Amino acid sequence: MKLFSSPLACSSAAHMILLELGLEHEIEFVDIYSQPHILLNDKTAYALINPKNAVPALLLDSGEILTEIGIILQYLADLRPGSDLLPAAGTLERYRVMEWLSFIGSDIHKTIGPLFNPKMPAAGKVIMMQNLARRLGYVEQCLKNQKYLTGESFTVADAYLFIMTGWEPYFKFDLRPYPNLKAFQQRIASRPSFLRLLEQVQAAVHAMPLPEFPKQS
Ligand SMILES: N[C@@H](CCC(=O)N[C@@H](CS)C(=O)NCC(=O)O)C(=O)O
Repeated sequence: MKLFSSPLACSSAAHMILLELGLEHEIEFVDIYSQPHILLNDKTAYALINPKNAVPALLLDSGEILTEIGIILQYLADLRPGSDLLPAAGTLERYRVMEWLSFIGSDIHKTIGPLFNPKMPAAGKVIMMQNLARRLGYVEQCLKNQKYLTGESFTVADAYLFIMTGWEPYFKFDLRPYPNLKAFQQRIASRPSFLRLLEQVQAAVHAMPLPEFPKQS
């Protein structure tokens, strides 16, 4: 299996889950800040691998490509049935994790992404930041009495949210208004899988010009 990932992007959640589960894999870094997006190693156009031109993409041993982070996370966890990272298919607990994956994907991820777009007008960014604050406010409430999104156990949905909101040191993403979310971030940041991921992405991070995150008022 090979994961096409960009070091500070949502695809890092899949990278983290590969490490959590100890699944055999390769990582191929994609520079999504260059136009067109290219493989960091040999400058191949990434669209030749994933015509959607977004990370992640997972190259399966069969040669097929699987895309969409919420699906890849479930695919990986299902390779190790019974792990704490994802409840069994068909159970309400599984739908709870899927409910979070969908909310993070459509309401949080897709509010954060455009903030990095230098062509997005300032007024649009203000609206996006307000939407983001409202949605993170909801997350903050949910984390009031529990460690993770669905309770006391870390799941693939936590990895996804963690990556989406966890790059404070790089993007100066201000989590001060969300103390429960900040505590959640700190809890996950000490997981061995994330520490290993950080080691593995360092070189790639330095090889890419990172975008600015807008200042929060
Ligand atoms: N629908 C895709 C979206 C993935 C996505 O937005 N990836 C971002 C990085 S977090 C990306 O590759 N952006 C580059 C681009 O869209 O040009 C998914 O859920 O996996």
